[in-house]
Amino acid sequence: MTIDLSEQVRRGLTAFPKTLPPVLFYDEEGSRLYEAITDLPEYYLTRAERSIFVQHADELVDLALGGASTGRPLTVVELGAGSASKTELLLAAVLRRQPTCVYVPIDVSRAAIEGAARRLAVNLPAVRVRGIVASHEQALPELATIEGPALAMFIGSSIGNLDDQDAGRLLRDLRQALGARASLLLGTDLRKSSEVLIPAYDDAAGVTAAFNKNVLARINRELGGRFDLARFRHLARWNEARSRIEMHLQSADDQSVAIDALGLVVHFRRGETIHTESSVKYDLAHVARLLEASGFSPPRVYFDDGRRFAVHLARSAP
Ligand code: AVJ
Repeated sequence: MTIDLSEQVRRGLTAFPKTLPPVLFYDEEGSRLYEAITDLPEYYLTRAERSIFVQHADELVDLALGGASTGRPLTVVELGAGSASKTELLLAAVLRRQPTCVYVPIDVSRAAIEGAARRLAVNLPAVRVRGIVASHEQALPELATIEGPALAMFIGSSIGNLDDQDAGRLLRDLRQALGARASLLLGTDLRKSSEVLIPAYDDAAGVTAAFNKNVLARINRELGGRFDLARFRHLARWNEARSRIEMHLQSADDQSVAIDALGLVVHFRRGETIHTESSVKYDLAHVARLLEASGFSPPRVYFDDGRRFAVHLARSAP
């Protein structure tokens, strides 16, 4: 299970234009670099979302429990859990309503889930962690066994990696897997000036550049790739028509790169790019449309003080 690196790399680098899916960023080194990004002064997303949880965690949990208590405890599921440090704020609020809580983090990185479980064992020992090391698609069928109300968390604007069609499909599948008593807590970054967005994805310290290039380093490490990282440049672009930041790796010159384990040689023209990530920036109508199309009721929406980020709490539509 988890991800088929060889297949994804072969497919992406033989496509035109070239792409690599963002899920490939998150090996151990990439997960570490992403955590470093969340501390950068330019990367406001994590701090903005955290401030929403600090202010509204209790109300969010009450809404997820549905006011009229069924007496059954809430289970918390998280897609792309990562280090789950913001989730701790939510789980602490759950434990103010019930004595224990089952937490189901889903992540392609086993190390990330183990790290989260270790920290929760210390900080919130009443939480029972039942992690699933898998992609979202692989994990969803396992969620059907959850009893009682469930709160699914898809935070950090991770949904922005998906185009609307894939995002709608994932939300619909999630709604289906969790059934009628489910709530969804969805974090989305909001549209704003490209003068704020570009530095958030091209920071002065170069951490995001290292994060982006790590996907090439990973191919070198795991697939016998011969990428010279110095011959690729990190690019962050604002795509206004699709309301998204795009990250690319741009070849500095004409070059051919062998990937030994794939028996593949990839040719690059000078200036050609590998599209490595899209990060969609939303307005509220856009999110409402996605939620409605996938079977959720109109959400309650919470903002940080700067209105840079939004957290939406939606219930399964009847
Ligand atoms: C984890 C997908 C939400 O798109 O902002 C951070 C990843 N990429 N800097 C994002 C990321 C470059 C992040 N997400």
